[in-house]
Amino acid sequence: MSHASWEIASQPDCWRQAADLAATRPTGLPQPGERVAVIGCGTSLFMAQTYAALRETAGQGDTDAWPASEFPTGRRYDRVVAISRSGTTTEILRTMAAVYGKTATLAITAAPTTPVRDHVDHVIALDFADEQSVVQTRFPTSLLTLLRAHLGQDVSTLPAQAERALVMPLPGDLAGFRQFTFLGTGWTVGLAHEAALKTREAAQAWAESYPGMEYRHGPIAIADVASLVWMFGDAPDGLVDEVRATGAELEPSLLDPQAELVRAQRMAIELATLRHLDPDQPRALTRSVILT
Ligand code: F1P
Repeated sequence: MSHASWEIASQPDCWRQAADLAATRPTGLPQPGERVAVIGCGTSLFMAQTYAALRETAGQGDTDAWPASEFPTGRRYDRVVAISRSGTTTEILRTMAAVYGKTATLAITAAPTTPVRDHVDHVIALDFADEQSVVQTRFPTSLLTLLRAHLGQDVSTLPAQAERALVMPLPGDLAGFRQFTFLGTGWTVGLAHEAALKTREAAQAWAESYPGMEYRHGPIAIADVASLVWMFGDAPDGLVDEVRATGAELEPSLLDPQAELVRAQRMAIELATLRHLDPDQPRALTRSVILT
């Protein structure tokens, strides 16, 4: 069994721990009304995007998500939050070093003793969700559980939903798909991007992701009978029929979109297995990107 499979299966327990952590009201998280930037790379960026949409929708204040490498240092924020499992990603360290002391800063990481701690006011440790696999699964979803709880959402049913996601069937005939597209709206756009990244990283498969309404504006042209189109959350009006008309298989959201991501993680690992790939060691990837 791969580390990734084991880590995916441990998510119900990790999400319970994340909810418990949220109940302790850890210091450093954004306060209502603050203007906030959240930065990350790869998976961590997609969680930043997901959280930003959730926070704005909750009416808690302007929230921007930036790739750490593209952070606009000239903009004023009340707080900058870095998401980094490893706490060692170069772009994260450079950006946090640039803003440290000028605004409130927080790092959320699985590795609280790593260099990121030298560039922030507060560190929130999700060490219980750290991972052996290069491919991230339980760290981002545990982080999201923490952040959703902090925004006031009831996360108590999420672990049970993750348990269902671990046993529910995956889309049929995986070997027959040549191309995968993940769609979302609002906060689920980041989840769709993360599902596509998992599919690329673990299985080296052709995977794309878009906001649902954008999919009509060109990308749908690649859909055919060998495509799987997976909707995170509710589909925009008419889109299901338009996708089916291409011959593609449409996978609807059956669970809370965060739990739906667990199903997509499982699919990525199963695809990797079908392709005789090691999902723990994706080609050309390492646990974090450290530039010299
Ligand atoms: C993020 C990252 C991802 C990549 C891979 C390994 O690192 O490099 O960009 O997709 O999953 O981790 P981190 O800053 O969250 O440690």
